Amino acid sequence: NKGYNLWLQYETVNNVALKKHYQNRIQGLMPLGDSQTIQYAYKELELALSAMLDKAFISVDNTKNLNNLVVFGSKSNLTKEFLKALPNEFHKINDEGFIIKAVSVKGKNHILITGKTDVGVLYGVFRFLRVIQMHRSIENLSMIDSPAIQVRTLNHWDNLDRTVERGYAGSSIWDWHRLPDYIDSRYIDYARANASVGINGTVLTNVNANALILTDQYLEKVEALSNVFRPFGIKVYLTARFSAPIEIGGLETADPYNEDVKNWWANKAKAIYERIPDFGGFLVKANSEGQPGPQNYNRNHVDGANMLANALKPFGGIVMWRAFVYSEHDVTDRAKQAYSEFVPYDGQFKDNVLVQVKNGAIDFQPREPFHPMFGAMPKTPLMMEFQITQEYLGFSTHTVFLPKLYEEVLQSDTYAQGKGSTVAKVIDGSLSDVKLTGMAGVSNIGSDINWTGNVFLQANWYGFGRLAWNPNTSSKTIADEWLRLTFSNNNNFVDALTTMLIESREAVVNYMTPLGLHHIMGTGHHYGPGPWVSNLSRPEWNPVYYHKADEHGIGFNRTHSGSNAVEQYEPKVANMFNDVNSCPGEFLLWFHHVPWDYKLKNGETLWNGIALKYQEGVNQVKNMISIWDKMKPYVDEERFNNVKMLLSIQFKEAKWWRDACLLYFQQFSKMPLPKTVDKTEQNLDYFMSLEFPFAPKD
Ligand code: BDP
Repeated sequence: NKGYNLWLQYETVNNVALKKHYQNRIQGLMPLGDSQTIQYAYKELELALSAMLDKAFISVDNTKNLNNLVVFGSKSNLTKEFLKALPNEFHKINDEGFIIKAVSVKGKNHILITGKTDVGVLYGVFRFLRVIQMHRSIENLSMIDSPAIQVRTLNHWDNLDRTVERGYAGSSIWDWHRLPDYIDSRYIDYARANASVGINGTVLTNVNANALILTDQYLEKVEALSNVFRPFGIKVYLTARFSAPIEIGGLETADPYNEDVKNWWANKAKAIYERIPDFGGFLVKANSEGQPGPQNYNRNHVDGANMLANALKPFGGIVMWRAFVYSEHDVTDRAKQAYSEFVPYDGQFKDNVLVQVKNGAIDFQPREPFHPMFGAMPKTPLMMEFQITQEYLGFSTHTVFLPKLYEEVLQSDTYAQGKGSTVAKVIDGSLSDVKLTGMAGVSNIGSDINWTGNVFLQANWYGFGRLAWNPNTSSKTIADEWLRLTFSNNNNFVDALTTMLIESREAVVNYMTPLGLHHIMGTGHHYGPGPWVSNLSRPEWNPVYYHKADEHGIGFNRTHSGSNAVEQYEPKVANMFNDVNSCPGEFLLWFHHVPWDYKLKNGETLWNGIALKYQEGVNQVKNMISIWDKMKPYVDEERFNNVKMLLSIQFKEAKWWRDACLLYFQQFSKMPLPKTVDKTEQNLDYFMSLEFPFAPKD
């Protein structure tokens, strides 16, 4: 199944001359070292090269008189001659980096793939294969690269019963029941895919955690998975439920100051490391949305995080402590709460703690301004949390290319140290010389045959990995690469679809939440529009809280005259957002409550502007459909139909969004729709009556 093979398709090279070039330059494989990692590197080369070049390869253990070998192994396994060919290169890479170089040894030409570790070599092998997958020349190869970020993890919101919170691609791929004895070959393919883009960690369990994962019964299963992943450079992490000492430890408290509690965690860490010597550490959601945490005992986030950090420290583990907190008691502006709660703790966390911050201050919306915590805690390692699964972006039915969204956030300027202080520089540690760095992506992977439900959404997993490796990679580069690796190198195909993917990101904003609107999805499941919802127990769970539409206008006033959330940004950024004239149009209603007849920069009234954006979103999806239809010659039937059917659902739902939102907001604006906006035959009551009791949620 081609969908299953992701971006590792390894299609035969059809261009005869190019194939000849590759065949000539690659006569055989010479692995150096015999670790499992090197064995997997060998297997990957053999699988990929024999498929792409249509030829079998000899495997040798020395260069003899042979020419044109692919020699791969870590520095410590290189012979003197090969080492001599790399006089300066090793200084330029870190432990996970690689060097790919055309070298001449004893008068013979070879391609050398090396690094300081075997995992670095494996990354180099995947990068080398990518060159061929993309039909580029392998003459005079010289590539040196290292990841800019250390911890590059997927976060699986997977429960032990195999449901996936906010998962839209089947059930969890972790078959807890049959582990540890049954090793599904899918685990290996998962690891290959991750290693191919440099993802080096996986948090197996949901942030809404179940303490059972920390019992021996489950740790044995976790150990089995860690053994599968280790050769691929992937560390396993678990979510730690803060109340675990009570739930599975028989203690009466989980107070981080209590000696028994501290000991319980220290012993638990020891027990884990006995099984899994390279265990990564814990991810913790504490005192957020009902999860237990240190505040239950009148302690704070620092107390909680540092207690766990102390337990893991002797073994080299880390704590990823999430900053996704908002309280039901302070309802003035949810967007301000994480910053208010965390920024005062800057500099107080132990050095093996990363504070994991979502990209925006609310919650994975189609578009949010960057989280004000980025740049505001220079003495604390901040880790980025992106959501790959599309909780608020149409689930796996909507084709949305997320690297464009990620890029937008990473390239936002915090001005924390003056102009050019991008979020990317906060995350990679370069802005304030932070040592520990990380990026997490909430996975969109499930048991569906093609992993992500919609073939196109594989690009979001791929793109997340590429940005975690190098947060300055452009989304266009990612789209181009992914399309070539996954489907075809045909330029007509790649050009048309690169444009389509890039535009898909704006399309979803237009038909869901244009001009800075946010969180107006149906509640609970977040499926479809629900701007009218106002009956949920906590005010900040209701869409009306976020759009504040009334007869005077629409939008959340976060300026100095409103909640003053703007103040959490550096003055330069705060002023830009605060002034309605300088606030970027895409964030207008995020920061301002604006009258319906307010004149937008394009001369339209706000009401018309909103309506036209909804229509534009629908038009964009229509355009995506017509582009895709033309791509039939380049794509196998199964994947073609997968995308085609999903695009037509997306089109239907884009219209649903437009119609429901415009009818609802029109009650307040009392203004007619512009002529170019299509009218619906339904009325608002119809849209409000729709219910989806079984929409996926968890
Ligand atoms: C929200 C989700 C919820 C998660 C929560 C989190 O609705 O399912 O548990 O975020 O990130 O987006 O903790």
